[in-house]
Amino acid sequence: MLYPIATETRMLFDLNGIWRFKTEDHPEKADPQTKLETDRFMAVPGAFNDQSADKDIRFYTGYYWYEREFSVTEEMLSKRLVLRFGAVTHEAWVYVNGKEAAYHKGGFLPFEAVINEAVHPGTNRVTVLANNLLDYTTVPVGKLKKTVTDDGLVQYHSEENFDFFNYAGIIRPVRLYTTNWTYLKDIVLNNTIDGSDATIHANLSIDGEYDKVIVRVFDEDGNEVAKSETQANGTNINTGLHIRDARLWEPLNAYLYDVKVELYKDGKLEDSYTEPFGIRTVEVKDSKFLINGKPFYFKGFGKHEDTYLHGRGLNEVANVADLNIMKEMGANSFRTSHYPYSEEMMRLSDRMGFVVIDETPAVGIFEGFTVNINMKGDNTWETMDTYEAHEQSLRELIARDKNHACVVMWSIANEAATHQQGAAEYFEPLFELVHELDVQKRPRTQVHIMVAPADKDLVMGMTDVICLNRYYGWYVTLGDMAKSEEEMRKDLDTWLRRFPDKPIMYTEYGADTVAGLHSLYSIPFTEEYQVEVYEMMARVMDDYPSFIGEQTWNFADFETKIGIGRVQGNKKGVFTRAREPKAIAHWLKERWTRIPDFYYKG
Ligand code: GCB
Repeated sequence: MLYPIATETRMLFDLNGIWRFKTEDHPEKADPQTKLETDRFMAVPGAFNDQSADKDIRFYTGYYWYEREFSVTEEMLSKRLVLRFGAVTHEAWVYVNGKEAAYHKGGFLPFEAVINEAVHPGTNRVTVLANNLLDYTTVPVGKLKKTVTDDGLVQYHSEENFDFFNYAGIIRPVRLYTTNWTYLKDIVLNNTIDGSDATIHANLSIDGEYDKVIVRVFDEDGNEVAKSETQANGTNINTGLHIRDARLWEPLNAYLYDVKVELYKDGKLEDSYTEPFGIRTVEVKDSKFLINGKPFYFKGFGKHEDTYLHGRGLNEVANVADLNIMKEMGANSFRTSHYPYSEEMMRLSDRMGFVVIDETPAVGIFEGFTVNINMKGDNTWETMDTYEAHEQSLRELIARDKNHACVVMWSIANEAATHQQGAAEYFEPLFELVHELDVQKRPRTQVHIMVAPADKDLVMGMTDVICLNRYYGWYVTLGDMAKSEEEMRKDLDTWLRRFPDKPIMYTEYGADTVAGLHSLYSIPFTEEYQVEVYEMMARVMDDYPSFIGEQTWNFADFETKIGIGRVQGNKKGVFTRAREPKAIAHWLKERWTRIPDFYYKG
C-alpha cells in the first residue's frame, strides 16, 4: 500500500486534530446517522487513554466513537477521493455521512476506502466506531472476559497477554487524498548490484486507462540518473533502471534515490508518484549477517511507541529525538517490538540509516503468559486461534514496508510457545508466506522466549537468524552473576550445537532499574545492578564469533498493565520514559562507540 503524498496529480489533506469522542455501551444499537452527542474531545493522532484525566477512560475496554467534520470541494469530487487511516486500535468501522465506508481489524496497519459515493461538496462527517478488544483470535493476544449485567449491559475486561499497556484509539494520522481515475496502485522495488553499477527493478500495478509509463530515478541532488519508458501493457508492468556508479544505502550513512513514476494517457500526465529507495543487499551467509556484502553487527534496542500523553499515538518529536539519541550512543538498529511502527518512523529510519527488524503484532501467542516467567499453560496451539489474524498482519505489513531499505529482517512473532506441540505446523506456512510475499527475500526470524528450552524448540530451525530474548540476572539467577554467566553460556552452546551455521543475536536482555536508585552492593533495581548485568552479558557475547548483535530491552521505560512486578510500568529502559539517561546509557555509549558497524567479529 502506497504512503499518501501530494504530487503534481495528487492532493493531500490532513484530518488530524480535535475529534469528538464517546464511549459506547450498546454497539449493537450503533447509529452513525446522527451527529455524535458528547462533550468529550480527543486529539488525533493519539491514544485516548492519557488524554482525559478520567480513570474510567484510562482503563476503558470496549467500544468507542470518534467523529469530526471535513470539507470536500467540487474539484476533489471529480477525482478518486480516498480516506486513509494510518492505524486504529484494534477494530474499526468507518462511516461517512452515516454510510459504512470501511472496516478494518488489526490495530497497527493502515487501511483506506474510496469515498466518492458517500460525500458531497461542502461539509461532510466522518465517524469511527472502534473497539480495543483483544482475545485468543487477535494479534496481539488478549484474555477477554465478557459479563452481562441484569439490565443487559455488556461489560468487557480484556487483559493483555503481553507486557505493554493496551493503548487504543486513532493512533496514527487520518488523511484524505485524491488521484485521477488512472493511477498507480502499487510499486514494488528491488535491486541488483553489479560492480559499481546497480539496477532498480520496479513492478508497477496500475488501475485505469493509460498508454505510456515513464519511470525516472533521481539522485539526492535532483539529477536524473536513469529513465525507462514503457508502452501500456495491462495492469502490471516490470521495468529495470540501470544506475552507473550507484551510491549504496549504508547503515547510518543513508543514500536514497527518488523513483518517480508517471502515467500518461493521450499525452496527458494522469498520475505521478515518487517513492524514496535505498539500494542495498541483505543476506545471511556462513553465520554472518551481510549488508552490502559486509558482516554487520547489530547494536541497539527493542523499543516501544510509548510516550507521555500520546500513549501509543504517533509522536514525531519523540521519533526524531529517539533516533538521534540512539545515534549519539553508537547504536545502529532497533526492532519494532511488538507491532509495526508508524509509516512515518519507517520513512525516518530509511532517511537516517537505521537498520530495522520489522515485527508483526503477533505477541502473546503463549497460553498463560505472565511477566515473571512462571507460565502455566502448555496448550497454546489448541487453545489459541490466531492464525488468520497473524497471516493477515504479515500480508499487510509486507505490503506496507516492502520497499524500505531500513528493513533488513522480518520478525514473524515475538515469544510464541515454540516448544509446544503444534508450533511447527503453525509457523511453517507463515515462514513460507514471507518468502513468497517479499521480493527482496529478506531474512526471517521468530524472537525466542527463554522458557521454551533450546533443546525442545520446534521453530527456530526455520529462522535465518536465531534471535533470543534472555533475562539472566533478572527473571532467572537474579543477583548471581557467576550463575547467570554459566547459564547464558550453556544456552548459547546448545543453540550453536543445534544450528552451527546460523547467526545468533539477542533481541532482548536487561534488568528493571528505577532511575536514581543506588547501592554500594549492586542490588536489583539499582543503576549499579543494571550495569553489572550488561557487563557480564557483553563479556559472553564478545566470546562467540557467530553472535552478531545486541539489542537491549528496552530503549526507554514504558507503560504496562498494572502488576506487582511493574513500578508504574516496565523499568528496563536504558533511558527513563522522559528519555533521561540511567548509568547504563553512559556505559553502553562507551561500548558501542568502540564497536564498528561492520567486521566486529572479523
Ligand atoms: C519479554 C517480552 C517483553 C517484556 C520483557 C520484560 O520477554 O518480549 O515484551 O517487556 O520480556 O521486561 O519482561
